[in-house]
Amino acid sequence: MNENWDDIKNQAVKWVEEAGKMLKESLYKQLDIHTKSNPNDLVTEMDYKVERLLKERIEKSYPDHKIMGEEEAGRHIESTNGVMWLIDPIDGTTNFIHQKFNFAISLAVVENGIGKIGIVYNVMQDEWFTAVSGQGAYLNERKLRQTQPVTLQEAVLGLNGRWLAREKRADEQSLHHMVRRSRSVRSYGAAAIELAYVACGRLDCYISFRLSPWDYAAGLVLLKETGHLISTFQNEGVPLLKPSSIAASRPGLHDELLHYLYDHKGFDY
Ligand code: 2AM
Ligand code: CA
Repeated sequence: MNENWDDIKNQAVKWVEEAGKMLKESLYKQLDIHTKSNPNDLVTEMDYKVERLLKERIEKSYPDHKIMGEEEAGRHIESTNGVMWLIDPIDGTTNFIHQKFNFAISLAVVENGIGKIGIVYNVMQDEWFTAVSGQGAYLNERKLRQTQPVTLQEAVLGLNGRWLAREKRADEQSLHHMVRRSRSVRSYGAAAIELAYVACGRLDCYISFRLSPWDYAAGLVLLKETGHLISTFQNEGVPLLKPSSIAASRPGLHDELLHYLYDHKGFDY
């Protein structure tokens, strides 16, 4: 296959822009809100509308491509062969409902499991984080710099505060040590935005115990293009067909984070 990823990215940006307008217009109307896996896992009719709009546009232009979306599309997909689009129609749905800012549309294109295009559109800030594999990553028109190593003591960590309250997948003491050793912690409530913030240097890492491929697929392309390290807590590549833990960071920080997140029982602190 010989796709022109740059052209596809430019076209995809137009579709996301259209979807973003729809979201802005919906903000002050009555929203139909439901819960999914738990009472804090929310979805609105706008999540479905945005996913359907993007799916329709993609299908019309690329009938051979696979599409996986958070809400409906691609439940049957079992392999990453060929070209696959991953859609998170609203990343940060809780922010969308409660705060009306800090939510994003995240769209990625991968070919045979390798990220080719990443787009994270922070709708209310009107910030476009985009990357095409091999061509660097951008925040609006500005090309993002390659990242440099950093130590935990100098690092601002991106982390959902909920994980500090109670976490059966990790030793919470270990998380507390990690946070205390760091310079500070930030939490924005939208994984795709937080991964984009790592890519552009606003955060030094982003950690989550459980995300789905549509939450991080676009972020992965941005992060790879800026020289960041990305893995599961077990230091494996993050999967594109099932949920996973994720640690994305500047070099110099990654191994230490993984010690606290996974390997901490053997860590001398
Ligand atoms: P979402 O808004 O698309 O659901 C919140 O810290 C971040 O975690 C958001 O990016 C949110 O994505 C993501 N997330 C993934 N799985 C979640 C779940 N089951 N419940 C709440 N947030 C989830
Ligand atoms: Ca979502």
